[in-house]
Amino acid sequence: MAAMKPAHYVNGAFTAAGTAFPLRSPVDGREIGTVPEASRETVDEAVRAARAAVEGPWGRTSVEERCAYLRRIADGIEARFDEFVAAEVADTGKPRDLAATVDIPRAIGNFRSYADLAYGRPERAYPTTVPGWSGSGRALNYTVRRPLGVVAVISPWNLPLLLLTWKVAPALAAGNAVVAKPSEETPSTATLLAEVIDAAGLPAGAFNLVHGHGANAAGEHLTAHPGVDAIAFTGASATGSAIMRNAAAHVTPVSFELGGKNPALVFADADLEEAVEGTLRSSFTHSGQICLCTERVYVQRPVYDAFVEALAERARGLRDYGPMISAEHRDKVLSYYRLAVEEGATVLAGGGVPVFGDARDGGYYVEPTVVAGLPQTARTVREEVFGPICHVAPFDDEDEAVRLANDSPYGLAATVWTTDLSRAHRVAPRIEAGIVWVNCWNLRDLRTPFGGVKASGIGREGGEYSLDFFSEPVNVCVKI
Ligand code: NAD
Ligand code: 6OD
Repeated sequence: MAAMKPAHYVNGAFTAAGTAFPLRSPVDGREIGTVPEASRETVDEAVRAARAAVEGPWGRTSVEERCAYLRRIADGIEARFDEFVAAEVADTGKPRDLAATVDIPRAIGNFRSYADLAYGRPERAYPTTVPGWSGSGRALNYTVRRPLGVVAVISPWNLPLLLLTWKVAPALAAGNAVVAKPSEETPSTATLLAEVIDAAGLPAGAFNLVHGHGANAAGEHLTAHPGVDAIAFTGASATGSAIMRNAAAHVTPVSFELGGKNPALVFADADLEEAVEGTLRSSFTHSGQICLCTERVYVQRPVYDAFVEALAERARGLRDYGPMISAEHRDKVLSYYRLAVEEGATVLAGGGVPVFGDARDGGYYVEPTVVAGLPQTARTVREEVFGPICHVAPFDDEDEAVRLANDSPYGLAATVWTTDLSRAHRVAPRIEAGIVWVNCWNLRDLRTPFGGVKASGIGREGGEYSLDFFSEPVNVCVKI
């Protein structure tokens, strides 16, 4: 593959302004390209271009026109599907199959589904009667939604295009201009997206892209910028706090999708085979680098031994998995593998670094790992690792299962494995999480609310929830 050359896209033009930093392949550590770091001036230029777009041709587009643009963008990604897949694989090291069946199709789906949703969205009207009024004594209240203006979108490296477009599509559909900053680790598909948007003919400044790091760099320049009207961020909870501190200065609204320490509850009445396979998938897909991945597994005592043995055996058998995103992240994950042992865990699978005997030995791989035997208070059980590790523990009854699931600073997603339908409906709403999957995991319908409680986020995105965040209701009252 040719060297990756990510570029900023500001006011309808590509530029590689700024000091370049290297982009490394997580598969073997090789340098595969360079990325320009956006300066404060470049970020400022992008925000000004976005403002001009909102006040100019982009601000005058109808929802029908914007939805047509969104469909053109979806078609444009589809037309360059293989290029997008290759770029996502190069940046992240994830298995090609994952990028080709999840990341890129979902990015296309994000644009198409928000085109459908925004186009078909009804507005509300309230016929009002005011007794004692002169004249008709009636009025018509109706509510329209106007865009917020300039929206900053900051995204992480794990599902780079999926998570970027998850926010860009509804923000544009609602009529905002966007300044996006993808993760410094994964700039390539964002650059391809800018090319597709350019070819789709959106007015200059409607979509802008700046590359660079977060703290004290492009990300912070953007989220602290007084010209930004809203911030949609996906990433770590600690970063969310830092962004919120800056946002507070201008009372800028935020939508945050943050970290998780997601529990799985396996009841004794579960289909055990399905629960084992499901937990294998929920813990180890993309090597655990999905915010929805399970890191805490609670199993009802009668099936505990059988479940744990089967899960550990299958984890040991996993072969086709990708690396951690960076050497730094690999070191963090390995530090948790060591911490688990220091805290007294029994390692049932993995726990180390695989040896492949090829170029991948220079990459950032860690073994899929299952540990057990830790108390609820252990750091391994409380802190998000964001790697392929889960801790398994037993429980006795439903109340204890719910208590253990909720005993966490996070509250993003949970899975419940049971064949008892009444139990499923009883347990699911008691779990402190934004999303509860029963006998499945990561089954997505893009119209549903997505987000977390506690340290896992602020607000909900998805379907009308995103369109609500990216717009402001204005009530108009007309006296009849
Ligand atoms: P991160 O928070 O380090 O970085 C995310 C983005 O924020 C990057 O673009 C980064 O450059 C930028 N950033 C970092 N510091 C910043 C600052 N001070 N100001 C402005 N921008 C800043 O997260 P990551 O390591 O890229 O991703 C992993 C984390 O993201 C995990 O905690 C994971 O759970 C979370 N995540 C959550 C969801 C969700 O939907 N809830 C989805 C994916 C990832
Ligand atoms: O599926 C989605 O819409 C979504 N936001 C997934 C987030 C995954 C976290 O890594």
